[in-house]
Amino acid sequence: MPEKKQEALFQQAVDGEQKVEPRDWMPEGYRKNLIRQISQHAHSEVVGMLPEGNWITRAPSLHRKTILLAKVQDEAGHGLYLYSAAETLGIGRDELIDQLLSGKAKYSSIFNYPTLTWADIGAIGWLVDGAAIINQVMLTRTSYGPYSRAMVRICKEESFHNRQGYDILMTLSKGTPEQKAMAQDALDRWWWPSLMMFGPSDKDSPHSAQSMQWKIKRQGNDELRQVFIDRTVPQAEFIGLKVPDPKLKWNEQTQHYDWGEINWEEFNQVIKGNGPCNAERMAARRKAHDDGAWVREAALAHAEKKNKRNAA
Ligand code: FAQ
Repeated sequence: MPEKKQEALFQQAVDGEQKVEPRDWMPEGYRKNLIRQISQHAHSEVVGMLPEGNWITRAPSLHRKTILLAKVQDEAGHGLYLYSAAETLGIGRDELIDQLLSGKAKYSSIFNYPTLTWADIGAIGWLVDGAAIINQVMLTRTSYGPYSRAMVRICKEESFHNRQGYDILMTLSKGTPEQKAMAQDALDRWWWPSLMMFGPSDKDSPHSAQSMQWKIKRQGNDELRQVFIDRTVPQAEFIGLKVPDPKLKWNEQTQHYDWGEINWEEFNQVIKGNGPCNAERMAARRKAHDDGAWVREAALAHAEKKNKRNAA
């Protein structure tokens, strides 16, 4: 069948809300775009373990420590589902990891900021997982079957993460003046980077139009960012914290919050590798990869032995 005809049939199936499955015909651009997005998402989950992992040994109680340990393990699991989903598109795990370690593939800008206090762990759960959920609930309806199914499970776990983060900040906000100040300081530092997680404004987003046509993305970056703001501002008010945006104001007419300007120069610098922790995060990932070489070799040797036994 001519390629143009195949593309038209593909678009028709997508428009009719049929899920695309790994063995289905798909345009090369669709495959490439999905590998890019899913693998960057996987890398974000794995690099995202680092800022929180930083506080496992310093959690303020055994109870908080066990919750944080479980959360960080969940993020590893999310990374694994997502690498598996990317692999169904015909790329190997080694190549995906090489792309991260060589700096070719991006990961979310948010994980290049430091976790300076315990309140930052609350801010990550509340704001970072909160932003991730809004984006990922949309992705449960993405057109690629394996990605959409991975998202359903991931979103359930992210909701738990989101609540535990809010609970940390609520507890600190009801605590001593120093604890409340620590919670406010965390919100001050994490608010704007959390808004940047949704990506550039739609007009500056090179992938959005095509991704929307293929229903990889179902809503634009700006729309999702607004959903996050509308949902999160009342939560901040409820625990007595102030969102660090002097232009933030409820707009009766639009029934949304009006808000200030994102510092896009900061965003661009962070995704170019010049954020506060980019070098540290990549060094930690490279070390973990090198330290894990013997595990990969042992697993491979075990698999080869098993294959030989089965073939005999
Ligand atoms: N950071 O044309 P667009 C989590 C890049 S998971 C870095 O708008 P697109 C869980 C973009 O890749 C968080 N780079 O691109 C957790 C592209 O560059 P490229 C991750 C960014 O793909 C919680 C260029 O800018 N979530 O947090 C960012 O259509 C707590 C142009 O952008 C996902 O990955 C950014 N913020 O839309 C874990 C969700 N934004 O590839 C641990 C899936 C944009 O051409 C602890 N991804 N860029 O070199 C998506 O939904 C989309 O990829 C967007 C970007 C919405 C992120």
